[in-house]
Amino acid sequence: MPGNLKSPVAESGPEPKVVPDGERQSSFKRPSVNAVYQTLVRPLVKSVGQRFMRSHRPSGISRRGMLRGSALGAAGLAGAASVVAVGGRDGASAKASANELKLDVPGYTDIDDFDHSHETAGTVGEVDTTAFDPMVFLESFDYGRQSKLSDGRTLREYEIIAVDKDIEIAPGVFFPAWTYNGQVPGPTIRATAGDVVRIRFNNAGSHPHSIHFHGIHPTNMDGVFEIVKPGNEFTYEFEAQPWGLHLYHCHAVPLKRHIHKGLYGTFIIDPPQGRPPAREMVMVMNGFSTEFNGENTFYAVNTVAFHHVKHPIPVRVGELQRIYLTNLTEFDLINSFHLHADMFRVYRTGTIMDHYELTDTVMLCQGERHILEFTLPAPGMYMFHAHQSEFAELGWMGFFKGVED
Ligand SMILES: [Cu+2]
Repeated sequence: MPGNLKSPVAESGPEPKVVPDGERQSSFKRPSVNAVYQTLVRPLVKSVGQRFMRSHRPSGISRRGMLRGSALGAAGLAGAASVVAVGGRDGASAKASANELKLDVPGYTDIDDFDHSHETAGTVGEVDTTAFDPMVFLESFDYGRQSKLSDGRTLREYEIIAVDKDIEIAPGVFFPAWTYNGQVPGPTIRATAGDVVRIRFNNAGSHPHSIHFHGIHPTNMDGVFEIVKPGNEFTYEFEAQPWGLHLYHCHAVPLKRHIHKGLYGTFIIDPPQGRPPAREMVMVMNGFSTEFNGENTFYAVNTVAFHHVKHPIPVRVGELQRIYLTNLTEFDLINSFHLHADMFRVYRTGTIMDHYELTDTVMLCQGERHILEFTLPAPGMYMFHAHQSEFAELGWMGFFKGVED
């Protein structure tokens, strides 16, 4: 059901307990912060958070703040299967909640005393992966239909159709997307430098669209001047140059709307000599504003929030891993990738191979993309996430699970 994030929650939490005066005066002992939090604040914030969702949003507190503030009671934000943005509670909303209910806890004068839930971020439930499986997408490359041209070059032909489609971005949370081939991100198009790429683009969506490729090509194949109206089609054809990591996206205006709605994908051009053998993955950093107010409520790599927290990516210890990392996040100026307990090599735009930077954190503007390479030294769980903590707590995090053969 689209838009069910906005559905209010019917269930209400328990009423806050009040400590009787008598008890307070006799042998008062300051309870632990955690005990107070668990018995008083947790149910209270749940109850108030839900009440706020039903009635109003306090001034100065954003939807994102509310999501985090009410995460404790999250079970029901989106109905049966719901969003739980646990762990990043918003101090402002917690404070407002407590003040409204006139919280009276002996030994505490400020709600900030409890404002640390220390829980792990995540969602409740599972998305339906029959429609789009991030684990499959991660290692899917579309090499097109191949044939030889008379001049000896390889021709790769692709069909891309723009369609409107509701996609599941977190369990039970659907986003009314505009897609290439019914998925967000669109297929990862892959060719070798010097190949001829021919993409027949059909617009079966409700708005005018195009495909703008990054890289080198004739200007009349740039996807800027040839906007394709619904029901029409256009064929892009150019030689794949230069080798490196590129991307594609719709270039109809307003651009930020067409990109945010989901019209983007990765475009890999391999060097003719290839790259060293490696296990390869595609990660598209993206975000979704479920309120369409220019503020993302969910972040992810490859669309589904927290997916690789629940489904860690298996990695063989000692095997070279190569990530094609692109940033198509709209509304936020930058995004980033951070790996725990190891370091990776960064090849900027993938257009060089003879030098790299060794780091554990890399920052990308929208449209930037880098190739990352690393090898896990030992078994274990290696976290990766945006190093904007807020993005991580709203979905952009995951794990590599290092395993021995
Ligand atoms: Cu478009």
